[in-house]
Amino acid sequence: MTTTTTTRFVSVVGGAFLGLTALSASAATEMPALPDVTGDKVQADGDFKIKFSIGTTESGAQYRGLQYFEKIVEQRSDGHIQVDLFPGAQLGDDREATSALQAGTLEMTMPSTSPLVNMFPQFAVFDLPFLFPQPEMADAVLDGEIGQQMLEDASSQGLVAIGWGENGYRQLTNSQHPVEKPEDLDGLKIRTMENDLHLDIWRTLGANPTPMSFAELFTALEQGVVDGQENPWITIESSKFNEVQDYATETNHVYTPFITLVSARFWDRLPEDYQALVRDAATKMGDYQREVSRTLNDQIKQDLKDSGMQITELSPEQVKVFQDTLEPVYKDWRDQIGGELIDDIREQVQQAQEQE
Ligand code: EAX
Repeated sequence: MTTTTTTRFVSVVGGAFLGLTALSASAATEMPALPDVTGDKVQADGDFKIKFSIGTTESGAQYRGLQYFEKIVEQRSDGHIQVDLFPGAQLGDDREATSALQAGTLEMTMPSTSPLVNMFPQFAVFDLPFLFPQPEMADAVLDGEIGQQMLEDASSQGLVAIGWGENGYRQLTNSQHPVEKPEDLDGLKIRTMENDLHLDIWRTLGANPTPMSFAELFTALEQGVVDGQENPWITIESSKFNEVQDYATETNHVYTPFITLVSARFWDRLPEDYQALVRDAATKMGDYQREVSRTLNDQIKQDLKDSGMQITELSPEQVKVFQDTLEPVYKDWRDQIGGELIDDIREQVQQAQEQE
């Protein structure tokens, strides 16, 4: 080895160490390799372009799912459908992207259901606190009759809804102090999604909630416009909220699904065989996203701790205090969401629990 190579070697290794330190401070978690594409090639007339926009950044499980979708659609259409991915709300937040689909200026997006409740009131059922004790119970509802019916209902107003994905269980973060019980929230300014049920949850817990789009959230936290927010671990990490929030509490208070939407204007131009391909790819993307998000959840929580975030894990008794405090929210929203739908879901969840 010559001196030059040695020096270069040392500096590369030194650089790698520096890189590692920077990595752990910003808590990045490595994504699994993308699965291989299975299924035959699909032939149909025409060439198509799909611009696919999401709110979360490219280091999250949602984006990993989109990359899988892109791979499936491009390979199986033999390049006749091109997919371009736009993460990080660069083409607009959940609501803006959904409007762009209606206008026909964007082909696909995958928002949380919560900001769309004004358009599809039944989605509010997913905003009820502590509805799904296990993620598999959410799957059973979303992949069963109720979820199918919701996709059909949401295939209106210029949209076609073709599948579900996972944002996940939401956790509370804040910049002020550890939160172990509702009283600790007294006066804390918490950003919520633009959703009245979420506002009700945080008011009932004693916080001071403000609805805000996801695209504005990092800056609002950084500048202290709000003290805290709530999102799944994976979204907290991929959006680097831990860099501006020292405290987190594992509340698991709401399970948020993502819904895969296509612009009806685009969909109607797509040959049927390509529609079937896109639907199939959306289902595979959703399943894969759930898998990635669940596999990485504990690792991400650990990475966030390692990056310096103080995470409070609640005992079952402490969780129960939050649940009991929030029970009135069910009563307030029952009529608006539909008592039958809530009972149906609670019944399915109970059955699933009994089978465990
Ligand atoms: O795209 O607004 C939010 O907090 C959601 O997690 C958002 O849907 C991420």
